[in-house]
Amino acid sequence: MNRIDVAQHLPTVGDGSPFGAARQFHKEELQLAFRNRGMPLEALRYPVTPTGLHYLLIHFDIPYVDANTWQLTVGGVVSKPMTLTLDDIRQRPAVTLPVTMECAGNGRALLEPRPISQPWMLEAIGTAEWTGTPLRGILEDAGIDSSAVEVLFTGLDRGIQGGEVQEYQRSLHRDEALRDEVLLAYAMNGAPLEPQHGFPLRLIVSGWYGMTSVKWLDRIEAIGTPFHGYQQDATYRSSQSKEDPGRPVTLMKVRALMIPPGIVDFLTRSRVLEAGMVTLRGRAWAGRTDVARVDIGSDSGTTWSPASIGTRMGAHAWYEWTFDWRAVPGRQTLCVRATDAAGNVQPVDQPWNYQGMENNMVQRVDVLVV
Ligand SMILES: Nc1nc2c(c(=O)[nH]1)N[C@H]1C(S)=C(S)[C@@H](COP(=O)(O)O)O[C@H]1N2
Ligand SMILES: [Mo]
Repeated sequence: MNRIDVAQHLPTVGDGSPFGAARQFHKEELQLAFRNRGMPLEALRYPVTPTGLHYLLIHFDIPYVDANTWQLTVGGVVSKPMTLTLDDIRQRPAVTLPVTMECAGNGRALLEPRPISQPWMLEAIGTAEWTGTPLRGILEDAGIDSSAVEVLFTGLDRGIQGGEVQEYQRSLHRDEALRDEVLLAYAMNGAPLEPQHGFPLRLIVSGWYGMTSVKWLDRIEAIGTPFHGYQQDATYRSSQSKEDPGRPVTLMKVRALMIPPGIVDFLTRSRVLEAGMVTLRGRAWAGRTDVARVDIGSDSGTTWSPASIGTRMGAHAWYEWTFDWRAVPGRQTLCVRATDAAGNVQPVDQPWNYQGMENNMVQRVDVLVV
């Protein structure tokens, strides 16, 4: 079973168009949202996101893995193919890295029209301390051939997407795969990976959007020609139409998020706070460049004032930022906007793209000051 006539055998969502009507969400989107939880934005308070608050994105089903029989194979164009048990991997040199990871679809549900997929608002984000062994050492021990142009990672999960039966697979260019910080991780925040985060072993590629960090690894292959699988060529692209191949989504764009201040109204999630000085705080990150500045705007983006940028836990983790704000009575919209070291600024209005990828529009938080 490699192809399925989707139109004939599987149900459609809504009227079958790839976009959701302006405000109405479909139950299929709700179903995805329950499976793929987001990080509640108040958890931006923690430099390392507690595991149970880190976001999740799982395309298919979480595979059940028995660690006693699980093995990783390393092959393809290598001189010494290897089969490794979890113990073999744990005995290799270990590194712990705090890494900020964001789903490439973060912000998708804020687009109009809205591509029907996992309907993220802004919460597809988290930072964890990942422990594992550098991939580079394994590729070198396997004798990666000079003819290898990419390294292909295959997970144990299978499913159907875009009418195609598939394993979850993504590749990385050879130079990216050999970077020092790329890990094969078996622990998250000091504990073995939980099933939903890729137990027993996953890839962690810092700086890139999350789709690159393949979970539930089954095999790693050095390949002599570029990989053209579904998760590489058909999705995770910034394009303008179904026909437009666009360009692949790679490193995370610059973004800042704020902890919504004050107290929350249960149903609308709007905020209420008292007049006076309020310290706004949040986190900011950018793929592989630095965050150069974070600004707060209090009236939908015409005037901006700089926030102070604090510390981060390492070169692959988000920065903390704070801003002392004088809250005066009335309704306001607070905006936060980050700029990276290359001068890229978050857009106030989101440029639209067909799959709803790499959106980094400024966050707006409606508050009522009393
Ligand atoms: N095997 C496999 N790996 C995967 C996925 C998946 O569905 N299957 N989802 C990817 C996507 S799109 C993201 S954003 C991250 C999310 O990792 P997390 O759930 O641990 O936060 O895992 C990536 N790795
Ligand atoms: Mo993702």
